[in-house]
Amino acid sequence: MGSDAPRLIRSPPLDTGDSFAFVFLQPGTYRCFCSLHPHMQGMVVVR
Ligand SMILES: [Cu+2]
Repeated sequence: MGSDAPRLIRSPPLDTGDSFAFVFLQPGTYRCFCSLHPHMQGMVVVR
């Protein structure tokens, strides 16, 4: 896998209105999902 290989980033459980910040240093496409509801998925594109 190249620069799009998954990297492990894990936030603490977030409640409504909570936020979590992470600074991406490497360009790439990062998939994310909710570990409580795995059907909740998203993607972060870093250019
Ligand atoms: Cu969820």
